[in-house]
Amino acid sequence: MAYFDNVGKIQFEGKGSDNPFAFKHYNPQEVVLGKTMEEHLRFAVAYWHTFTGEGSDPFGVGTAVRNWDRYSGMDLAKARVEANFEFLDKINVPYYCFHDRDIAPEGATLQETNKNLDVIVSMLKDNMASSGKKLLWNTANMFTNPRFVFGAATAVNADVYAYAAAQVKKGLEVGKELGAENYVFWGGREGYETLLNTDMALELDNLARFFQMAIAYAKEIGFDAQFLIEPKPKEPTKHQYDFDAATTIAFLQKYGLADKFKLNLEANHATLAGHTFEHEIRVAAINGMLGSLDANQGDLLLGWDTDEFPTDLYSTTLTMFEVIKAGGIGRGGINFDAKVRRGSFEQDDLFLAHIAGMDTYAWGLKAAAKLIEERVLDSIVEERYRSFREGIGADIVSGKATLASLEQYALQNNPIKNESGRQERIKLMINEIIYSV
Ligand code: XUL
Ligand code: CO
Repeated sequence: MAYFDNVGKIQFEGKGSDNPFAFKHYNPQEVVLGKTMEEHLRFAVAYWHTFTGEGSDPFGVGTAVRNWDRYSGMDLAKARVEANFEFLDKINVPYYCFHDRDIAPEGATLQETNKNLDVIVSMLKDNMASSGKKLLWNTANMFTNPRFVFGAATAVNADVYAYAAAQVKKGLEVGKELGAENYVFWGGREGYETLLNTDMALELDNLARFFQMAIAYAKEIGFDAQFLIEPKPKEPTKHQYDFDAATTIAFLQKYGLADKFKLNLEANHATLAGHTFEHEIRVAAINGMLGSLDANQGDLLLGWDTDEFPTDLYSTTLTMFEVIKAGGIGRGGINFDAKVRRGSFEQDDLFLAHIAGMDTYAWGLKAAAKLIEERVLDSIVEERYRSFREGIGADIVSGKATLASLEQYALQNNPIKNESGRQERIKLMINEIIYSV
């Protein structure tokens, strides 16, 4: 059964093309800094936004018109699997990602739910074998069902905690079965609404225990995926424990988990935390914890997670600059955790939105490569910190300096001279590079 009959395989046609169903920048086999674009970007489609989401918002029901709408229950779940592989093939994306509940409906009991999952997982496995498409990561949805009203691994109720553990155990088995490269933990409702009824210390200790159990079980079954935590500061809870990269890293360090996890960073989560995406990537990278990216963008005029497709060239350029400087995305990838707008309800919009995101990232990659090849920012930064390479600065960096030796230096070093950071000039240089590639 074909769900996207009217769309063929999306090809690279280059900058001159006026075909909306073609790539103008994403040329998978084009080599940039020694690697193909496909290898740099490792794109993934988010199953939940593309196949499960229906375009509802708090004020209205779904608007999406989909060829699989006529099905329900397990038939709908199976139709979505077929649609997923047809879409991955036509859009030329190598990976996909899902939550357990995106791919199969919950049953009346955990046993029934797992049975539904097994049916779909075996169908996914067959389709992966015949198509060569791969699973970037899977995760557990421990936030939609009402049982998770007070969280999952930070729940106030041990029965809920046990249920969540069972769900993650199954998720790890599914990840192993499908050869997932990563396993993601996003703390859906791991946070709190008010401290007045919350034992923060116990909740965080329990969360760490939960992660320890997951690590132990993955080891036991020989599932060697990279474990990722996805920070988000708020929504759905008022305060999410994995607030941002720095908070999550501090949590992992406190509980001795820092060498077991990396981070799955999301652009819109960064902006909700009051950071840029590149800030979050830099914080992860300098701590050796850059794992994977959820590519999207927020709306700076709105205070919630709008999950728009990334179309901001400035942001994708700086994102890819950080990724390349960090040595690449490794086993991670660039997952479009993005949904078409409620008003973009036609099926064609799924293609047009992914093309927009992929072209924007490919363009950003080319611009970032040029920034790196021409050492634009490197030479500015090197020059700016040159005082730390000689004299008193070299003493500070080598650890030779003391407060007394610095005082002696400061007493005779008058006046101090600073130099301009030239921020505006640098931004114009980046604009010029973006428009030249
Ligand atoms: C929610 C979000 C999730 C995670 C996976 O904001 O980003 O979809 O990416 O659970
Ligand atoms: Co995400």
